[in-house]
Order: sequence, then structure tokens, then C-alpha cells
Amino acid sequence: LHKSPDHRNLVLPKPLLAALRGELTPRVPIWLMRQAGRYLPEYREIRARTPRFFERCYTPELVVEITLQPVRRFGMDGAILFSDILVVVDALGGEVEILEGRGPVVEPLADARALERLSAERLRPHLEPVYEAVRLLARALPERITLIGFAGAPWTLAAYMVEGETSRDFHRARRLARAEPDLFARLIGLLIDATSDHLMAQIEAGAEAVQIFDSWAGLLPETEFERWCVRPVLAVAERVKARHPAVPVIVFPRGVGAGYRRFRDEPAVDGLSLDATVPLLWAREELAGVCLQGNLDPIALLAGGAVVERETDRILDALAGRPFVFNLGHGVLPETDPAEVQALVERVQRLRPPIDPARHRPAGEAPDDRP
Ligand code: 1CP
Repeated sequence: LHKSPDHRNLVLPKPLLAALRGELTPRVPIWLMRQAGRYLPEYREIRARTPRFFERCYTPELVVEITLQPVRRFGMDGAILFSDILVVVDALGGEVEILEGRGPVVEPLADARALERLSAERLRPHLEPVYEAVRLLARALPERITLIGFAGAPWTLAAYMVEGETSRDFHRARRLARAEPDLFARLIGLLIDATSDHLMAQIEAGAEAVQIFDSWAGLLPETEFERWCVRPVLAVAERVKARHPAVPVIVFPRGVGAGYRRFRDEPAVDGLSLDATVPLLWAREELAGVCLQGNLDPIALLAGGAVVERETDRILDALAGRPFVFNLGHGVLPETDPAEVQALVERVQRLRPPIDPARHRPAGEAPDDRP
């Protein structure tokens, strides 16, 4: 598939898996959220031929091809399955479509009757083409590359289901959670079942690591964050780990600031994906004991060139000496120039000389006043 330059094979067979298991890797592995998709001309070509989004998601040969496109071009260390968090909503029987230029549109869920119509029983049969694609990918990928499965977190899925579409603030979803917490808890409970089952099915088909995307976790104030993000995400992670203890689980609670600390000492959480606002020296101190992932601002890739280089080096320096996975702070934007992604992957993957630890003292600290 990909003719990798020799240095990429000098390291462990799967640098991404090694880092997620807490090992220090000779070079930092990289993959990018939304690395497949609209910024690639070869994806847009497939989209023109197969305009229905879910048709692309449920045709195993297309899923395989779209998943491999960025890996073939750029040689990342991880291949994330081409799919969407909303396939779970579709499988449960929630009416959902993905419209061009508008994103997801869902029949809004407003009451108990709508909730009763959803069923977790349809999940595995409905998503069988997705699992078939995972099986094909597990066979097609070169040894160095880790196959990543994923699911939306219960809160983020519930937010789309109640709101009916994307939104800046998800007022309707947050109002329902406050006004009818018992109903909302039942929805979250159903989504805990569905997302953990979906992740386990991907693992059973060959996914080697999984990521839980809680893209809208940052909208929740403290107590709501605990109830609708932390507890459901940990419930999902714990169920997956109980069945598949060796498979790393990465959590991406986007925008939660100091709330990232809630995931640092959890045995079920192997990786913590940082959004671009998280200060890295804070993360280095406060989030020890878990493999960090992140956090280049996707906008930096639009500026390109020296901006990306400077930011990339700053991130690599800040996390040097720690198990770390390079990624963006959120998904690749559709306007991104593929050449910038290419340059980024090359920069991260080249072996860097060991870094002088003296450069890593936080500003103002004397050379030997650290424990
Ligand atoms: O026409 C198209 O191609 C539609 C664009 C598109 C694509 C390429 C959508 C609709 N989904 C996807 C693929 C996708 N979605 C992947 C592919 C694998 C990869 O990363 O390469 C992944 C991981 C997702 C996950 C996803 N979907 C998330 C979580 C990550 C994030 O960006 O926060 C969310 C929130 C969604 C919902 C969704 N689906 C599609 C869009 C445009 C959106 C976001 C809408 C919004 O901003 O609210």
C-alpha cells in the first residue's frame, strides 16, 4: 500500500499502539481526526458518484477505499474507519440524514413515545456492512498502521437527536436534560448500550484501538458534565475494557478545560485527546498517567507553512519524554490543502534528535529545583 521510508520501520511494528499502551516510542506516531473526507479530491470523486452519505458508509468497498485514501497518500500511523458517529442513531431507528452543506438532520426526539420507538436490537444487523468493512481493512492495512474504530459519546449523540440538527449551543438538548432528567437519562442509558456494543463489534471485526468522540462535552456546566459526559463515557469505556482489556480506549471530551482531569486516573481510559485550547505544560503536569493526544489547531493548517512548523515543534517539545500521539485539536477542515497535511505528517514522523531536557523547564524555573 504505502512505500514507507526506512526510518518509519526502524521503530516498533505499531508505534501508535505502543504509545497508547504507555510506551515511549522512538518517534511520535500521528493520525488526524477527520483525515478521510472532503479536503481530498479522491474523496470528492467518490462523493460525486455516490452522493448519499449513508450509502458511502454502508458499502464496505467504499468504506475501505475512503479509509485508505489518506493513509496511502500520507502514511499516517493510524487509519480511522470512514464512518460517522450518527450511524448509531440511524441503526437505532432515529430518522437521520446528512445533507451537503448542512450536516446532520435528525427527526427531533421530544418525548417518551419517540424514545420507545428506538431499539438497540437492530444495531448489529443494521451496521453489519460497517463491521464487514472493518474486517476487510484489518486484512488490507500494512503492519505498521493501527486500525482505529470509533463512536460518538452518549451526550454528543443525544445532543443531535434532541436538537435535530447541528447548533452552536444545543439549547433544546440542554433544556430537555434539565427539564426532564429522567427521560434524558433513559436516552443516555440506551446510547451507553448502543455505543459500547458498536465499539465492541468494531473490535471483534479487527479494530485495534477505539476513540469515543464527545464533541459537545464543552457545553456542559460542572454537575451536568459529570452526569451526562463523565459517567456515560466511563460506563462505555469500562464495558469495552471488561470484554477487551488489551484494546486501548481514547476519550475526546472536546472543550472541557480543567474537566480533562476527570479522565486522567481511570483504568478504562488509555488515551486522552486534547482540543487546541488545552495548555500543554498544564496537561503535562496535570494529566500524567495517561497517553496524551493532540492538539494542533486545525486552523493552523489553513495558514500553513511556517505556522504549522512552529506549532508542531512546540507541541512535540512540550510532550517530549512522554508517551504521546500527534493529532489535531479537532477534525481536518474541508478547506485544508492536502500538501499541508503531507508536510505535517513528514515533520512529525522524521526522527528527531533527543531533546535537551533543559529546554523543557517551564519558564522561570531554576535548573534543579524540580523534585
Ligand atoms: O459529504 C460529506 O462527506 C459529509 C461530511 C462528513 C464526513 C466526511 C460527515 C458528516 N461525516 C464524515 C466522516 C466522519 N465523521 C469521520 C470519518 C473518519 C475520519 O475521521 O477520517 C468521523 C470520525 C466522523 C465523526 C463525527 N461526525 C463527529 C465527531 C468528531 C467531530 O468532528 O467532532 C461529529 C460531531 C460528527 C457529526 C457530523 N457528521 C458530518 C458532519 C459534517 C458532522 C459535524 C456537524 C457539526 O459540526 O455539528
